[in-house]
Amino acid sequence: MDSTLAAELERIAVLVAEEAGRLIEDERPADLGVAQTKSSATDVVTVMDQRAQDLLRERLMGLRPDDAFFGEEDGGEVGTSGLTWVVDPIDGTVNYLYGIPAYAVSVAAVLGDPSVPGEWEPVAGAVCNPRSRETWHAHRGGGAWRTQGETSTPVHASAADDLGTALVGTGFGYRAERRAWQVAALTHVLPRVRDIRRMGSAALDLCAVAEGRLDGYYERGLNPWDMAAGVIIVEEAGGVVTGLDGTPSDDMVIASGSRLAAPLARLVRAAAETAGSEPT
Ligand code: LIP
Repeated sequence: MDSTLAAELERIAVLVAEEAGRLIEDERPADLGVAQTKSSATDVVTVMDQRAQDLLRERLMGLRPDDAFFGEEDGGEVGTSGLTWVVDPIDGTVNYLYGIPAYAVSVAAVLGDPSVPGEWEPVAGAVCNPRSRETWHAHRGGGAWRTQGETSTPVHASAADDLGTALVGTGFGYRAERRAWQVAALTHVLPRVRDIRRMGSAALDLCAVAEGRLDGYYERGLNPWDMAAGVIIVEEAGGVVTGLDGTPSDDMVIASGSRLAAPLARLVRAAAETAGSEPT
């Protein structure tokens, strides 16, 4: 893709992610509650998830009317440009609901079909944590950046190459059966790394890898909207994002600095084998 277009897509992603971030902060109702649940009673949606997605759709389709739209909350838009905006209006919804300052608006422009693992690639993206006022962003070939106020700083993934001293992030799903499997896998991982962090937002976990605040991250069960922006930000920060079969998907996402990529993938693969098949 032409670098000028990719840079423009990054600019748009930052613009609308920060607008949606201001919305969810400034207009959070005092009585915020659960508007609906999805895969389980703990998989919640608030009125602000929907309002933020409505804003993102309106702004992105206004700025790029020929692009497609693919958001976490219901509904999408078909496009003709070959580009799709993949958005998570609030990644870390439970943290947002509880007032824990670790949630983000994630916006990515991708080529291909984001509904098919391995059939899409991000070309630009932004992740905005409106509470910390930090926005991580990148486009293919442009490096990865963290912007806070007027200051933009290049970010680089960790140079760590030793699992035993690696700080590794992970997350857990909304279904009890999935969490049981994830605990079994974690039992294999935790004794073999420095420590684990569970922050509750995949997008922020991936940005933490991009900035070296985590040496690595893995999680089963991510959707394209959780990871699309974070993937390009990690890759442009010199990191690697892969999966159990080499492709990041809902089966597994594994992210780290380049020197830890192979040992972490081996560890996560062994953990998955130890955990066995997941109860349905
Ligand atoms: C969240 C992910 C997180 C995962 C949570 C949840 P949501 O996404 O970002 O990594 O561990 O269970 O899926 O649901 O807040 O958009």
